[in-house]
Amino acid sequence: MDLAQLTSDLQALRGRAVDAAATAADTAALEELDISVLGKKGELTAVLRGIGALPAEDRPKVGAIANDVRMAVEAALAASRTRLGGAEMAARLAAEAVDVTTPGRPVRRGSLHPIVETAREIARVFAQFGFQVYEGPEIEDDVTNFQMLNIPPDHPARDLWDTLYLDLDGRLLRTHTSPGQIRVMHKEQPPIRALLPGRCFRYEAVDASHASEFFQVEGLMIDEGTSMADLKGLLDQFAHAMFGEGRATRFRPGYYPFTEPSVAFDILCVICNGEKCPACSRTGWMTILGAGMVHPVVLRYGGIDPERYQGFAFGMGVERIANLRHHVIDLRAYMEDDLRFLGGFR
Ligand code: 2NM
Repeated sequence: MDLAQLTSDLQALRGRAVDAAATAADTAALEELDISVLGKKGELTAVLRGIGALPAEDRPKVGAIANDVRMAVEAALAASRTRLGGAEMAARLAAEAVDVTTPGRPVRRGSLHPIVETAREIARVFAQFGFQVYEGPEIEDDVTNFQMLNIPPDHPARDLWDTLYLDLDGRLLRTHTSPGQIRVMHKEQPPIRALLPGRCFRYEAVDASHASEFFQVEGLMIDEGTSMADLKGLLDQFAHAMFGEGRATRFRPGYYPFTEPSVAFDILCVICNGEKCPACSRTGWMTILGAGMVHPVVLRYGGIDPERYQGFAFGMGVERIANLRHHVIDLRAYMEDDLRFLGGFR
């Protein structure tokens, strides 16, 4: 191996390597080229192994050429790395691109059950008149659910066919929230303004207008000089808040053992506005709640002196109020967890 041969081998290697760097398809090919030419076991090293056979004065010349070749190859590799690396980055960015303007997937939001929503709306209206929410137990005793409410032992409501009794000691599922009002009377001194929402239970054959469980909201106001006029004024405000300012109302005589006198409170039919349609049984009116002046006997059972205090009470079925507000016909829809129904209120 002489100087001329080594020099031409080195120049040939340089030419091949620089060409290969310029035409490499990707950065992986560049790395392979780097190792196969400049690496410890690469071609440049192999050529330089012949240097030992040269006369001492020729060795620095070959060394200088080899250095030139190395620098030229490194420069060619660096230039190609920049070019190919940029193209590869651009391709990756294009492939992984996220379109931030794509609309998101809709998330189904939960909502209050229409009965809960209606009960809260009722409480919100009465809260404006100073009524506080109380709750009584769902399991009651015969005395509080019936006797203290002036419901005599032979009253039809006490029949096994109307009330769900739990055992023979007289424990039962409350048939109304009124026993809770007795508990409020025992706990508080007049003036009293109490609102009792809650689930009630009756032994019913279930159909479109009867359920064995239903929600009731009852109100109770006791003070000195409380009258039917106060009751009518309050209920008018309530009806207007729930069914619109202009909605006409009326009292009709009614009967409850725990109130005297007792009334039914009607609003003009929300479907036909008094034109008499099937929804109001062609009367033009719809009953939305029952009410009356608390019977003196009931006040006395509640520990309140009827000579000094008078009170009124009212009670309504929340399902019925919700039906009239949302024009739902079949009560059973409230018990079937069908989101097509329950989601339709918002
Ligand atoms: C109603 C209708 C009329 C009522 C009476 C009482 C109590 F405890 F004060 F006597 N609580 N609720 C009442 C009166 C309930 O529901 C239709």
